[in-house]
Amino acid sequence: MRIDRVELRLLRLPLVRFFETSFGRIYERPFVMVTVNGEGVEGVGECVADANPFYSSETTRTAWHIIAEFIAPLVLGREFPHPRDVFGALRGIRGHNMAKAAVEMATWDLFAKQQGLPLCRVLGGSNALIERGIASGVSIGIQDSLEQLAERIEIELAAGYRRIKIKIKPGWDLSAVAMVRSRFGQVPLMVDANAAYTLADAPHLAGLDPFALMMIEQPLDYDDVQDHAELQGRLRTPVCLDESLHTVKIAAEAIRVGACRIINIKPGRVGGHGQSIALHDLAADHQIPVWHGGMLESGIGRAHNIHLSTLPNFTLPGDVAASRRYFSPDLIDPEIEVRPDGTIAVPSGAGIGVRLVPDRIAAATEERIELRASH
Ligand code: OSB
Ligand code: MG
Repeated sequence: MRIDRVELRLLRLPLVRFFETSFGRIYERPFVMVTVNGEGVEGVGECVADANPFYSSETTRTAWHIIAEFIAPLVLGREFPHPRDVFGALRGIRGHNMAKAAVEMATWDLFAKQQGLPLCRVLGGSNALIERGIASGVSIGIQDSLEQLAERIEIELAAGYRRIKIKIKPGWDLSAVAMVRSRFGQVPLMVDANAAYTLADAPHLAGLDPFALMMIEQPLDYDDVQDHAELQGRLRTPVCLDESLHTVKIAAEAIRVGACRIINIKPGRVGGHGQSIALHDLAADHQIPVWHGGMLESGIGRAHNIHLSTLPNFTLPGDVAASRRYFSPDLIDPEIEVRPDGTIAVPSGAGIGVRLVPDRIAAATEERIELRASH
C-alpha cells in the first residue's frame, strides 16, 4: 500500500441536540476529515478531537497542524505492507493520538477497499458479531432537569437501545441515578463522570453502590491510574477507564494495579485501529470486558467504530448509536440506524462500507488542504 495523497478538511456540523458533559455543553461538532489515496483507491478517517482541549489535550486545530506538518510527511510516498505498520512509523511524534488515529484509520479503509473486503474482516471481527450486528447503547448528556432526563431515556429505550449511560458531575449524580432507578427499574445503567471527582469524593461515590450500576466511567483525573485503583478498592461498582487509557502500556499498568474492571476503547484515544486491537487483546487476556466508546462522530467515524466493535471481546453494548441522534442529515447515505432489538448492522461493502454524500461534505467544509508525495 503506497500513500500518494492526503487531503484534510475542516468540517462543522450542527448537533441535533446539545450535548453536555462535566466539562461543558456543545451545540455543534467541528472535526477534521482525512482522505488518503493510494494506487487509485481512497480511504477516509475522522479525527475525533473537538474544538476545545477539555476531554484530552488535542483540538481540531492541533490535529490539523500535526497531521499537515508531521504525520503526512511520514506517510506520503511511503510503502506500507499493512495498515498496522502505520502507527509505528509515527512513533517519533509524541502523543497526538487523535491526529495519528485519523490518518491510520483512513489507511485501514484504503487497505480493506484494495482487498475488496469489509473493514471488520481485515480488523479480525468475529463471524457471530458481524452477522448479528453490534449491541448499541446511548450516552445521554447532562440535562436541565430530571424530568427532561426521564423524557430522553424514555425515547431511547423505545428506540431499542440496550443500555443507558448518563453523564454525571457533582450535583448531578445520586439524584439522577435514583430517578432513573425509580422510573425505569433495573434497566442496564451506567454513569460517566469525565474526570469530575477526586479521591476525596470516594464516600460520596460509594453512595452509587446500592443502585447496581454496570460501571462508573472515568470518575477521577483524566490521566490518573493510581487513585482509580484506590477508589476501586472502596467501591462495589466496577470502575471503567476511558480518558486515562491513552496507551496500551498504561492500560496494562491499570490492569496490574486494579484500577479498572472494564475498559472503554476509542480508537482516537489510543492512536487508531492497530492500537485498539492491541488494547482489546490485552483486556481479553485478563478477562476484562471492553466496549466501544463514542466521540459524537459523523457517519465516517461511526462506520469505523461499528467495524471495530465486531472484535470478540466487545461484549458490552457500546456508545455507538444511530446517526440521527447526532446529525440530520449525516454525511453518509443511508444513515446508520439502530434496529428494534438494539443492534446496528455492520455495513457489508468494502472498507467502511458507507456512501459519503459529496454535496453534504462540500457544504460542511470550512477549510481544505491537499498534500502529495514529492516522488
Ligand atoms: O467520555 O465517552 C465520553 C462524547 C464526547 C467526549 C467524551 C465522551 C463522549 C460521550 C458521547 O460519552 C458518546 C457518543 O454518543 O458518541
Ligand atoms: Mg467517557
